[in-house]
Amino acid sequence: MHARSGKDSPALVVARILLGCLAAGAALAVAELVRAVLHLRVHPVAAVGEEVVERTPGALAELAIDLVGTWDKPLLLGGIVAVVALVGALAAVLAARSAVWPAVLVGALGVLGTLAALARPGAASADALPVVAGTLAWLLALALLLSPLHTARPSEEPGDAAAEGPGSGGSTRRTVLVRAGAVAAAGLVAAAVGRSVSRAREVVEATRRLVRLPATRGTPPPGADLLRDLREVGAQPWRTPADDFYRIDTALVVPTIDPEQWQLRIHGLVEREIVLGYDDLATMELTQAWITLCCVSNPVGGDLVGNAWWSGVRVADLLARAGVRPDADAVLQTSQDGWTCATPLTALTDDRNALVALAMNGEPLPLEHGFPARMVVPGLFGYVSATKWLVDLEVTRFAEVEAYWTERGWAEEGPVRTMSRIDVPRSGTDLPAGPVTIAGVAWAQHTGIDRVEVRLDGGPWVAARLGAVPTGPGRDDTWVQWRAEVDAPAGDHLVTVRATDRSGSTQTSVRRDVVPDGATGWHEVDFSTS
Ligand SMILES: Nc1nc2c(c(=O)[nH]1)N[C@H]1C(S)=C(S)[C@@H](COP(=O)(O)O)O[C@H]1N2
Ligand SMILES: [Mo]
Repeated sequence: MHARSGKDSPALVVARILLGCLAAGAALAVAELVRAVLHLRVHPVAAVGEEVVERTPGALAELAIDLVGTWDKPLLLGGIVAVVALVGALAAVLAARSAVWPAVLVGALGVLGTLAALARPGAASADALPVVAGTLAWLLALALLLSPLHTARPSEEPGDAAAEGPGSGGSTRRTVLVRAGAVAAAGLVAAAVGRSVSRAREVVEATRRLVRLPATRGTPPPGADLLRDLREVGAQPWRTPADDFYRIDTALVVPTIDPEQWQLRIHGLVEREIVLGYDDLATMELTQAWITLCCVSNPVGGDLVGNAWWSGVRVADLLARAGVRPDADAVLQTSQDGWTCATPLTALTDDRNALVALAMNGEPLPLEHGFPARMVVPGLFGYVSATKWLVDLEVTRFAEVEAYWTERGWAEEGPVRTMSRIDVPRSGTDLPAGPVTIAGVAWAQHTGIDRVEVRLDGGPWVAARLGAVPTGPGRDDTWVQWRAEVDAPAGDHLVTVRATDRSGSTQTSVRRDVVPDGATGWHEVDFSTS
């Protein structure tokens, strides 16, 4: 740590105040950028404002509204920004005494902002990220802007016109100005990018709300929702609502695509290349089906799996229009943001419901799940089949192509693995001794689940009761809910599940990690009874 005189000239104090405000402004810009990119609802400044409103005694609030009328909100938000600037200025001035001051002041404001953001109704832990990023950016900017002042000897203060020349106050002043320019530019860029990301999102959200598709919401087969009574204790609904559907992709910013501009190109080893617009697909015959989608990165017992009613156009029909050449064995899918995956041609041309989906649970795809169009292929992991924001299908040969995840060591073929999961009871639960309900889901898309068994404390396997699945083609493409009852005397217990699919194969007990082609092993949950 540098020894600091603590006695700044008036000019230097003014410089510190300006630099402190600049760092605070950059912090707000970074916070807003992070909020926009992650599409978080909670604005940190607004969250603090709402906290202030909630904590202001009613009489005082009325008095304030009497005084300022409808200016109350802009004044409140402006006041918060002013406080942020003030703290920034103070931190920069006090930094002359000790580097602890900026950390304490900025850190304290960061903690307050975080608490306010997390206190908003429906806030998730991610809503703390903008404040955290803003706080870090703030401290970084302060260090960058003030360090030239601290390394210069007191006689070489930038305000000291007598000392010019190499390594003197003149060069310190230049360094400070250059850095201030850089911080200001970075702040402006962050603010501009944040704004344009928000704007693009708003525009496409508005367009999406106007889209009308002949898609239905789908009705779960009678008896599929076997675990309704267990929702409170951890069971999932048979249909996964879009908001709760797991999301996996490499997109830092969700692509915002105007369906009017969107095109799907089908080319490669085909008789004739075709290009389709959104309306072309929306007016074709829609195929609708229940399909469970899961991720290769889902660990045993994990929740990267969901079941929805998808509406779209059969890929087989589109490929037939283009006319696939006989030497092809793969289709390379590309998204608007450049992500790729290669899918076995047979999975797209056999009788399964491989879809270019436009709707999920009866609504146009949510932006996060691929609006305006995505692929869904029953029986394959998402990383080899489920391209969101789809723009290109190239009929090709596996020998010719590499795709995003296969280049990174994941298997070329990605058939889903037969899997079962215990949702009830939750691990670590304490229950009354006696009969205990064990329940969960099992899936083996496009093969189907034949039976699910549970065992308590390594005892004999007991068959679970299975919920219904759809009938007809596609009956094997969804997960199935199951439940069983075991008798658990007082003590600690371990319950294990395993599924057998309709091809007759039972899940192996061998525990394997998700790389390169999906986890294996039995899911186990511990609980106690008393
Ligand atoms: N464009 C794009 N599509 C993608 C991905 C991606 O990173 N980018 N990830 C895939 C993976 S690994 C999975 S598991 C599924 C997840 O789909 P979901 O987010 O709608 O659940 O999308 C697939 N489609
Ligand atoms: Mo995935």
